[in-house]
This record gives sequence, structure tokens and C-alpha cells, in this order.
Amino acid sequence: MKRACLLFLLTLSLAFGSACGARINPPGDLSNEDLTVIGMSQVGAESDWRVANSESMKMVFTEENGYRLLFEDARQKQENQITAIRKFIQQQVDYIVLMPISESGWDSVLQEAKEAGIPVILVDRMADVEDESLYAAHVGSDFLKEGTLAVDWMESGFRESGDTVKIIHIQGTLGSTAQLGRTAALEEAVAARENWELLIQLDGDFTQAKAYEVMTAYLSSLPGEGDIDVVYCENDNMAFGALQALEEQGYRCGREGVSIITFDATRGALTECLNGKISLAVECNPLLGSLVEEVIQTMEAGRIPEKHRYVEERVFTKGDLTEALIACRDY
Ligand code: GYE
Repeated sequence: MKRACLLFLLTLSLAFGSACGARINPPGDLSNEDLTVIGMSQVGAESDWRVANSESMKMVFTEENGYRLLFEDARQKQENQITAIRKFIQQQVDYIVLMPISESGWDSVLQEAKEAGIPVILVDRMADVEDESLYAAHVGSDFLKEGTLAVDWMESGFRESGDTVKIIHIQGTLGSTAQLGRTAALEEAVAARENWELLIQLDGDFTQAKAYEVMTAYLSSLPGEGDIDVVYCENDNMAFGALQALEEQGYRCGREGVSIITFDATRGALTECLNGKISLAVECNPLLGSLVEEVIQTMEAGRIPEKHRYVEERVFTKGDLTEALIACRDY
């Protein structure tokens, strides 16, 4: 009885389905979903910035807001991002949102998305592709501008003394837009100023652990206490790692010692700035979820979104901060 009933229902649904021209989707195909399906490939969870960025996306792309979010964490590997994009194409998602780990290596997979008719929105970092039509829009930060803000602050701080300014540079994931922009600003400034000296460039991969490790190794390799004026860290977590390494080896950080410059300006870094240990925090806003939604809404309405959208950002020094201000910030 039960079986007969099931068979009847199955026959009915097949007959009804084909009469209406409805498709029977292969498993995993989400093209008939009522919600707007977003396939999102996030870099990883390497920093506080990244965690805040993922949260911002998850808060906006909810079922209540009309979305099904397929979120893939690439654990900082480009090959995982490429695999995720291919899976999204198979699933026939409506949009692909990609935070590219590095700028190069995207042409073929984005071409595949284009052929499948799925618009790609780049978030945070850029992809350096031959054909700009491979992505619909980009929402993120102007990293060269952020670097320039840091360099301008150094320029004003060290202008008085004609002494040599000795700089350690801790870089983020090599080849990522955030690294390239922030590095370019510093390298150009060093090349243009006779008394700025780059002591070393260390690869910290945007993580606290790596920055701590490379900084500890570098400081230990110096014959005695090094003469260091500035440590230019390309994100907050690397600044925390560098700060720990410096303090462990007896360096003072802040006004009377080494000036630490950081990018992101998350709550932890602003607190160290208020404590006087970080000298400058350059803001990089991770809360990009609603801007990405605006892009999607524009396309849903049949209009063409702006190709690049940059968020406004500022810098913080101790004098700009209070505990209340830090507590009010969203990240
Ligand atoms: O500064 C860093 C993160 O691309 C803006 O990536 C982002 C950078 C951010 O891991 O903390």
C-alpha cells in the first residue's frame, strides 16, 4: 500500500514536471532555487580583518534577506579557490563572490564562469586578468592609498631630524593586492628619500605566528641591539607578532622606541595604539557585505554596477583614540 502510494506520487510528479517543462535538477544544481544563490570563495581566516569580513558577508547574505550563501574557506590556497569556483559553476549559482588570494592565475577559471553566464564579483583584493569583462565589479580598498597614508605619517614624524630612518618591513601574502599596494607605497618612498633605509623585508603572510617567527629570527641574527626606527607591518596580526618579538628581545615600542605602523585598525590594534605601543594604525574596512549586496541588487534590477568601488578609510594615532571610541567600533 505504502509502496503503491509512493509509486503513484512519483509518476504524478514526473508527469506534472514534464508537462510543465520543469527540469529535474542533477544533484547539487541550485538553479531552480527561489533564493538568490551566492557562491563565495573566501581566502581563509588568517587575520582578525578576514574574520570580520566573513562575518559581514554572512550577516548580509541570509535566507531572511533572500539569499542562499554557499561559503567556502580556501585555507589560504589558490587551488582551493579554483576548485570552489568550479563547484559553484556546476551548481549553477546566481553569483560568484571571490576574495582572490593573489592577483594572478584567474583568467581560465573566470572565463569558465563567464561561459556559464555567472557574474563574478571581486571583493577586497583584485584579480589581474587580461579581459576585464571576466568580472562584473570589484568592491574593496585602495591599498596604495593606505600605504601612502602611512608613508606621509612617517614623513611628518621623521622630517625634523635629518638622521637615517631605519625600517623593517613585514609583508603580507606575496602577490596579493593588499601586499602589492602597501609595499609599493613604502618602496617608492624609500627610493625617493636618501635617509630612509630599508633594513630588511620579511614575509609574514598576514599571520601573527609567521610574523613573530620571522621577526624573532631576524632580531636574533643581529650582533647586538639593533638600531630600528620603524617596523612597517602590512596588517594588525603581523604587528602583534612583531611587537611580541621586539618586546621579548628587550626593545621598547612607541614614542621613545620603535614606531610600529600597522594596517587594518581592528579593535586589538587600536587598543595597542591607545596603550602607546603601536604608533600608527591605518584603517582598512572589512565590512563590505552591504556594498556587495548593492552590486547584486543593481544587477538584479538589470543595471550595470560600478566597476570599482573603494571604501573611505582614515588613520589613527594615540591622540585620536579613547576606550569608548574603540568599544563602539564594529571590528
Ligand atoms: O589587511 C589582512 C588580511 O586583503 C585587506 O588581508 C586584506 C588583508 C588585510 O588578511 O589582515
